[in-house]
Amino acid sequence: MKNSLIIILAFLVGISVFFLGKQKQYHKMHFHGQQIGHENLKVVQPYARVSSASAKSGAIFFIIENGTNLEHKLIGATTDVAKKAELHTHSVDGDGVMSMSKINDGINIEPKSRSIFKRAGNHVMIMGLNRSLMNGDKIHLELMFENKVLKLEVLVDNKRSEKKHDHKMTH
Ligand SMILES: [Cu+2]
Repeated sequence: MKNSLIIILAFLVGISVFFLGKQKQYHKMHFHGQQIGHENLKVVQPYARVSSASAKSGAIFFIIENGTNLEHKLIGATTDVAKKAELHTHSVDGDGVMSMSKINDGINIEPKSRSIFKRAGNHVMIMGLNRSLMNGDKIHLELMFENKVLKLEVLVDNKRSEKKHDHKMTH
């Protein structure tokens, strides 16, 4: 009697170990987007652009990496150098004309994925600049997520985009 109980118990433990292993595999196979190697929500490679020193607005670009197992939603931004900071995106209409529009309902970043804010795509628009911004200037930016605020320092880097352009044009 005692022996058969032990056998049954061992069998049950074996079964659950087997299924736990399967479940882990299943989760691994069903990650969306690119897998991130850390377990935080973070912002990398930020930079800002202004069209000239007298510009009244500018744009900020970066990559949000969501290494957590939760979805995070970016809902807004604030900065020390402008009256307003808005989430913007670009869209192309039927005639191929690109225009910029404000995102009002936030941007979802899925678990274990990254979201790239780039030129001609999503960006943070800073409007009503309270001083002129030059290459190398530092901007304080706060990105507001539903459950979290991330503070970052952003360098004005107008050359970064030019470089990209140059690269395309090299022979
Ligand atoms: Cu914009």
